[in-house]
Amino acid sequence: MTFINYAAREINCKIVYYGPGLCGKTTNIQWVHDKTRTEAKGKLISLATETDRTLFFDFLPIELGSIRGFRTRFHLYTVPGQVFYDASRKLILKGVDGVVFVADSQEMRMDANIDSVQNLRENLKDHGFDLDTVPYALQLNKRDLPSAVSADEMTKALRVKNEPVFEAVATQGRGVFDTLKAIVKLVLLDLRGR
Ligand SMILES: Nc1nc2c(ncn2[C@@H]2O[C@H](COP(=O)(O)OP(=O)(O)OP(=O)(O)O)[C@@H](O)[C@H]2O)c(=O)[nH]1
Ligand SMILES: [Mg+2]
Repeated sequence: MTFINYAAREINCKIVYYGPGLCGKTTNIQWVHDKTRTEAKGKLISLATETDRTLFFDFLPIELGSIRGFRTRFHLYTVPGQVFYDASRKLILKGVDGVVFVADSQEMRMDANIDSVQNLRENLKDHGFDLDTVPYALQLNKRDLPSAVSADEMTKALRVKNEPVFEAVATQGRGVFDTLKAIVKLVLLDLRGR
């Protein structure tokens, strides 16, 4: 639910990073936080367990310049990937403008990736959104690991429409900003079309 404040000439959009446990969602937005200049970012808020698993969400507001005189602000959220936090995942999708699906490239996580896309579809539906129409990007993360499934195979198994696909190594920042730029572009296009 994009929030356009005409008086303040501001556009606020919500982007959610979704995906199975430990796929690298938090690492993505940590990288964005680390590489964004101070004036353009707010505080990174993380609610994590003792072992650094996301407990409820991570939140990072960033500013990405202006469009026709409107300042654009993107609120990046991650969901907790662990299966039993489904209620939180659902809640965090409320009012979403765009979704980045972060897939874990390791062979042993392919089933978890597939389950998580299905879970995303269901949770979006509960908010009245359709995965087939929501602005969406697919990131194949952990490309550095030896057990990584080929990008082609992953794309075949996980792609839901003609969404852009990015290979990434979030720990090294590879693919992180390409993914973010793509989802921002899709969200803004969607906004224009409304
Ligand atoms: N080798 C490798 N490790 C990665 C990569 N991205 C993230 N990791 C590691 O994977 C682990 C989990 O990363 P997180 O970003 O916490 O994963 P998450 O998706 O937020 O996990 P939950 O919050 O539990 O859902 C951490 O140890 C990261 O350093 C990557 O591209 N390559
Ligand atoms: Mg996390």
